[in-house]
Amino acid sequence: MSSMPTNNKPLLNWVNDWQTILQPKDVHWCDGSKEEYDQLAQKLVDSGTFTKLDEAKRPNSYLAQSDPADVARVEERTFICSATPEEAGPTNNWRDPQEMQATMKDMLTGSMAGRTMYIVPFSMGPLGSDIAHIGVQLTDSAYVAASMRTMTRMGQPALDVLGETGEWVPCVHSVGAPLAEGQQDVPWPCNSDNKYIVHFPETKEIMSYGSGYGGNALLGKKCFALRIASTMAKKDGWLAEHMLIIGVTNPDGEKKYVAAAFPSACGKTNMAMLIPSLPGWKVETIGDDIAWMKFGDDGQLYAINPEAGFFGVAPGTSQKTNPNAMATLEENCVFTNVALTPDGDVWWEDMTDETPAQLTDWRGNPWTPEADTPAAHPNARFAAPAAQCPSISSEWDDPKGVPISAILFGGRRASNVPLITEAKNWQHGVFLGSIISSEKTAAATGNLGQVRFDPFAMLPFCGYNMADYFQHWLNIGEASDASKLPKMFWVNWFRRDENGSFMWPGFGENARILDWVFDRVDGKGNVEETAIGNIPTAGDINVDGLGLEPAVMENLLAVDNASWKQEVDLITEHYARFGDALPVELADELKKLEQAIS
Ligand code: TSX
Ligand code: MN
Repeated sequence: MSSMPTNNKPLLNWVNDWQTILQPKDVHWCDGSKEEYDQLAQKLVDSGTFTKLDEAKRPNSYLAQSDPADVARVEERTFICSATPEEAGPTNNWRDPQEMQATMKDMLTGSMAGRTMYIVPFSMGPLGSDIAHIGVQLTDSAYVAASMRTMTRMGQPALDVLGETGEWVPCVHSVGAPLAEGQQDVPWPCNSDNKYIVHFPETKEIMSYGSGYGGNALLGKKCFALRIASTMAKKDGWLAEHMLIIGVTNPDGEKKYVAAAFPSACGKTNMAMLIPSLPGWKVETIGDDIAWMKFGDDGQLYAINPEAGFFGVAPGTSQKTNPNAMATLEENCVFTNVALTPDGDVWWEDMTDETPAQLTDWRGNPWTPEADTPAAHPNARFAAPAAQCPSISSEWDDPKGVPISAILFGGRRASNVPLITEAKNWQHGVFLGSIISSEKTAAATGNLGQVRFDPFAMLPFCGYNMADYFQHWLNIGEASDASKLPKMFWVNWFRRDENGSFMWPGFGENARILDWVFDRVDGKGNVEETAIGNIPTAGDINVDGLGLEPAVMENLLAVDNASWKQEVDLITEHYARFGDALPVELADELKKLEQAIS
């Protein structure tokens, strides 16, 4: 016992019990050291999972190539095992917890045969923070163990925080590919036709089988920090959200913190690392994906980024779209399913203006620009330490967190949704968060494309009934001093003109919107009340030097009541899914909107 890295008896018992079930060949307690990381990486190079990148071009970095059948999160194989189906709600896959416990125990029995079981203790959030929580993941994937060191505070320090009596979220992960005696391993072991990503909210347990990829396998992220944490947050009066966090400083040196929820493919990581176009403004990164927010003694909401790294989509990331990300990726990174250049570096679509003449694609095949498949998988990822981001805030590791002044909700909409709308109050803000959506096809004005609602950008990540989640947000407003709560806004960088062109330049120019948000939080600026909320009056957004025609700005902010009739129909349909569980406050907000546009 004395040789164990922890004296936490319940943890040691839990590890023991699972070791008996999983039957690994070896066991390794992760300490989180650099030496350990280097050994894991070397093992992955030896097994063919990793290719070491050129040390001069991309120091201490690796390319991982996954099995082509294991490239993304598997939502249809993701389960919420609450006591009743009502608790999971209409947007989650529910399974009976007892039945699923039995199924998983069956699947996991002997599943680590011939492999090493890594015991990965980790803190989600700064070590020892009141807002942070500890998890321990058992995994038979060295790729996962190595990635957890980048993405979380992993190893002995997390065990030290846990102490003898601390509680942890138990996470069990197996790639589901046991090895018989003498059986040759494959570079990316997984179980392509048998995947289970399972959550037990009552016991806060996570079990994952069959996949080694991203959110399926790095259980601290989507499984813990969103699905399980959202259920913990509901119970204990806090918020676990799919939000970036930034610090924004104006030319007078005043600093405010902003959180923002955007569905996928809206540029959340780009926003988190934004370089303002406006002179004198500064944006600092605190997080790019997840925010945990708890109330301080002063009644304000304080946010931490529970992660320690960025696990971002590589394609589309470039010196133009996100120079801070490109600098973050210079060293100490793992790239999964990107393309390899002949000189041992990485490449992905839209990384450079010119496409290299010769590449090895993500599947390991020779590739030229004439190919009709992309060189990098569209969901190819980088895992990079947050601390190396040039725009990282000094507060990103502060256990107190940062006080949030504003929350932005976003979406990718060609029409209808203005560049920025301010919520009238908290309840109205919850309504806006509940109706955020993205649109697939470029639509001409007055013609909606395929609109997909992704309330609070949490649709795949809420560990309980989304209608109860809306109620939780409403309850937070009811229980709080309104003057201390963040102000809420709805933004849309993606509105198009009648020719289908984006009207707003976006990227660094979004600082102009942060400028207006800053003013509104300070009780300054001017609004025009519309059916959907408060929009800036003409001239209230600083467009100096942009060369935007006044008519374009007018279109960007327009609320067309006629086309909002169609939108109300879509929202009505979206809300119908939740039946009687939908909070009456939101039904009321929709009714008010319907009246305002008719
Ligand atoms: O990330 C984006 N942001 C947020 C940046 C801080 N993207 C990329 C989205 C895909 C992940 C954007 N795309 C943004 C944006 O604000 N805006 C747009 C739309 C757009 C695209 C290209 C141009 C302009 C707008 N190009 C030119 O005007 C030259
Ligand atoms: Mn995300």
